[in-house]
Amino acid sequence: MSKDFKRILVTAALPYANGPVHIGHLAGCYLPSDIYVRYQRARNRDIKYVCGSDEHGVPITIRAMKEGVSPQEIVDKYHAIIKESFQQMGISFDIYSRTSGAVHHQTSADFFRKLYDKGLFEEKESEQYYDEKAQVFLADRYITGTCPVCQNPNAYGDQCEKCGSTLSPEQLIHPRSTLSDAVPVKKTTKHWYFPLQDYEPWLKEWILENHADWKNNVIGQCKSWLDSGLQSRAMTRDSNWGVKVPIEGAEGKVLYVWFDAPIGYISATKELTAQWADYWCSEDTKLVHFIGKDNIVFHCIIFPSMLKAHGDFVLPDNVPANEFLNIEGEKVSTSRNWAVWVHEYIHDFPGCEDVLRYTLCANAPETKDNDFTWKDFQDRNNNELVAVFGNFVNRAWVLMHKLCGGKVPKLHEEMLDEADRAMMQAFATTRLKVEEAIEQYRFREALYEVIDLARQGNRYMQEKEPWILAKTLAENPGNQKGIDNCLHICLQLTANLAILANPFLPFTAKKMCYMMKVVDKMLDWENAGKTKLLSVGYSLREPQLLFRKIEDTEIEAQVQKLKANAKPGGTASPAGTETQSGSDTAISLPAEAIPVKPEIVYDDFTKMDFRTGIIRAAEKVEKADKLLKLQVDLGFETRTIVSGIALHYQPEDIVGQQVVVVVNLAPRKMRGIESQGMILMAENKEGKLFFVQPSALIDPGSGVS
Ligand code: B3M
Ligand code: ZN
Repeated sequence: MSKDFKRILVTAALPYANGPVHIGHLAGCYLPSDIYVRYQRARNRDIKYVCGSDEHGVPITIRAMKEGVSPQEIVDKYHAIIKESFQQMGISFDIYSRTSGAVHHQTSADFFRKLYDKGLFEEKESEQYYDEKAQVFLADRYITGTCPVCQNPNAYGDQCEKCGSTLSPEQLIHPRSTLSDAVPVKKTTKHWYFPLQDYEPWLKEWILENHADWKNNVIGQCKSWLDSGLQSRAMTRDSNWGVKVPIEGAEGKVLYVWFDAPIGYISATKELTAQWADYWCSEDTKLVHFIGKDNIVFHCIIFPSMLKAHGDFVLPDNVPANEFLNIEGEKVSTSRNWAVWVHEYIHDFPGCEDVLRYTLCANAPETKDNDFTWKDFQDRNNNELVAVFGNFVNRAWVLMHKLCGGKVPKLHEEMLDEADRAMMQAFATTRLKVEEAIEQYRFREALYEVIDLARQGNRYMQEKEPWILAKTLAENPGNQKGIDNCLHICLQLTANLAILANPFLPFTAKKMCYMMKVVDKMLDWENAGKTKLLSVGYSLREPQLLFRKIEDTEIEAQVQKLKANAKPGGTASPAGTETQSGSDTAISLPAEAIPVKPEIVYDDFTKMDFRTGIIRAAEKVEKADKLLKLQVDLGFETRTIVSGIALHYQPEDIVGQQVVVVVNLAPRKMRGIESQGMILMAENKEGKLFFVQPSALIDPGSGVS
């Protein structure tokens, strides 16, 4: 798989400029990408690191409307806050741009135009919900009403957060607009669709065969999208905020935010360097997209298909997506204010940027969702950074000043023993382990190795006990050699730790360089593993405090603050509706832990009549992209059932499927069709629906209880 690349281009997802960033964002993609980039820079690789604010899309216009200001004012405000937070946390972008800029508008309009000129879009008219009061078309998310499944009065047009059902706006009872409370009406509108299905065979080969090395969570999501079949997707929207659709007859229309946002990576590179094309238009660029899991489909399926269609640009070599970070056991929810905001952290813990970087990396949601707790933050700081890393460096420094006159002591080769050699050997072994892990995007593991080296340093010092040797120095002057050797090795180890920790803890590495009186150049990766970094006789500064202890009171205060500021709001957001950003994704992933519904008694249960059935025919319901009309054979009769599974199954694929049906549910009209029952479906983590079935084929009409 490993190919020789001449240069690397790293992108981190563009955060929506409709709110500040929280630690879930950092853990999701900014911190891992920064670690990767700092490491590659230390290797002197030709690398560029681009990002910027995503300033278009529905969440921003909605926010502006609600606050009674212009979208521009919203994005100006948050762009500045976000940019500053990143900079303060040491996220070292080469450029942090924004998609409202002129270069981006031009670049994305040109991109669209090229696909348009190639005749790659389908032009389609459709009916969409429109809010006549607010005069805007409504995304599904902005329509609420009563859930047909659980009667929750505040279900959304795409999903009910109470029972987790995937919905379409037409299924809501008493739908209304969240903007004006008006009853939404249908209105015809024209849009340009990109036929993703045309790229399916290519995507299958490109991802599943050529990039089988991508992370499991990424491949898993790609597979489930590819398995359920891709469909044309509208790449334009009715709005006046965004990149104007650059063709005639498209007044009042802008590019879909997920069309223009990833092109922002190209625009940002253009703004960064006149050599931008070297990075984007050359096969020997390694393009890596760091993102959170809610962005996988856009970066692995939609954007690559766009790039492929365009033809001039390189495709990603990898898309290392992280899962989500929960906080104190609950999903991050910006609307409930259940979040730890980065700018607030920086304010509350000045000088502790590396502590947050450390905790978020040590506990990164690399393979599954993970939990951030303030207690764990404190423990990691006090037990690892302070007690292991900081303690080792501090002891080495204090002893060197006390026992070696503040200078790097000599190494007496003739006296080296097994423990000394093993300790020095560990520098190089650790370097290799860290290197390999970072190259494979396994940052937790890499960081663990760094701390483990410091731990080995502590053990080594403990075993050598130079302070004991010092006690009997008068009687045994030969002890000085033992002291020298131990401290010489500990100092060289400190230099190695600075290099190895630098990608993760850049502020700390800088302080260490100051103590060692060396320039940043010493942090070059090629120096890692060397045992002669600090020259004998070189005088070193007084120790600096690398990490301070974090007290219980500080932690309690944070937990209190989190709880006090959280707005009540029923259940936590299901993953996916909260994009760890705000969303115009039109993709709903179910909650990992769907709240259990209120208790019912046995009689309630026995009122329901479940039967097995077999789907005999299936067809799409016109103008309802989520609905299929099914003929289900129940043995005693065949019924018409309308089911919201069209995004998951092709009609022809499900004929013959065995299903379980609720047969005594009052019939309901959907799109003018009377649905005479409901089919039971199970929904997995990715939001994919599966039929609930008996474990063997049995007669239709059989009872289920
Ligand atoms: N603005 C943020 C998100 O969904 C979205 C990313 C764009 S990346 C091109 O997390
Ligand atoms: Zn519901």
